[in-house]
Amino acid sequence: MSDAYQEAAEALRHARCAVAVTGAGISVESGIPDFRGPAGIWQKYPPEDFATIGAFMRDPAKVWNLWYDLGQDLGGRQPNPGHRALARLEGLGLLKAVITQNIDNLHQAAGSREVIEYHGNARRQVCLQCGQAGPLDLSKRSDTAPRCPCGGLIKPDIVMFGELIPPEALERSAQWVADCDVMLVVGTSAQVFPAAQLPYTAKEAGAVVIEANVETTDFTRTVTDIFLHGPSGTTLPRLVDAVSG
Ligand code: CNA
Repeated sequence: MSDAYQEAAEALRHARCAVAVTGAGISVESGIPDFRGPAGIWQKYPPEDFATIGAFMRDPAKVWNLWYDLGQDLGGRQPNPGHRALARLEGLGLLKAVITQNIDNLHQAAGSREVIEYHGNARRQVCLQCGQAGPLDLSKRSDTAPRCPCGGLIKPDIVMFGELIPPEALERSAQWVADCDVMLVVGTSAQVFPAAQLPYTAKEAGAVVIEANVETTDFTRTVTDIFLHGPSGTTLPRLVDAVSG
């Protein structure tokens, strides 16, 4: 076992409060491409034309095409060993919460219980006029943008660029970040704010930052103390072995 795993295991064992921040990378091994990679959705749908709330208000039917394609990416996916490793760490009492930018529900499916969805969830929809929320099935494609009985536009409950982070997610994650002395940062590119701020805030407050990614990021160059290099479906189970061994 290399030193990085021993060090990370040691940090987790001695942590008063460890939390994880996850991004699209943890779900890549479940078959869901991240947005920025070569198979990512930004290749077909440039974010400035499809991922802002302004773009949605200008042409909702056009943006629903992206949601339906995303629904195909997300449909039928199962948690992978990376998701399960985080659930296991929570079960062992070594991880208090997962703050995820993902919208795919896979942490919950893996058994994680304290999951904060920073960018919403693709299984829910919300009416922009009356606020009514409900389940969403993205497999039922339509040519027109769905409307609520109140006449308002319906949107998947996914945070778009230009929208606020849901206040409850913001508050709960701020609390966990303030409380944590170890932060595990998994599969996120450090590009999307304010989520990308969380490791910086934790570090400023004295937390040890453990990062797991297939490549280095801005976090690696600034706040990361321990870097676990490789796919999280391999590195996180290895970390669990190190911590429980
Ligand atoms: P991103 O910007 O696409 O970055 C992904 C990161 O994951 C990169 O740093 C990669 O190097 C890394 N990575 C890729 N594969 C692996 C792997 N196997 N193991 C570990 N790391 C890996 O994604 P972010 O999450 O940083 O960006 C935030 C956006 C992307 C959020 O708004 C998400 O909603 C959105 N997103 C979510 C999903 C999902 O729910 N599964 C999928 C795609 C995008």
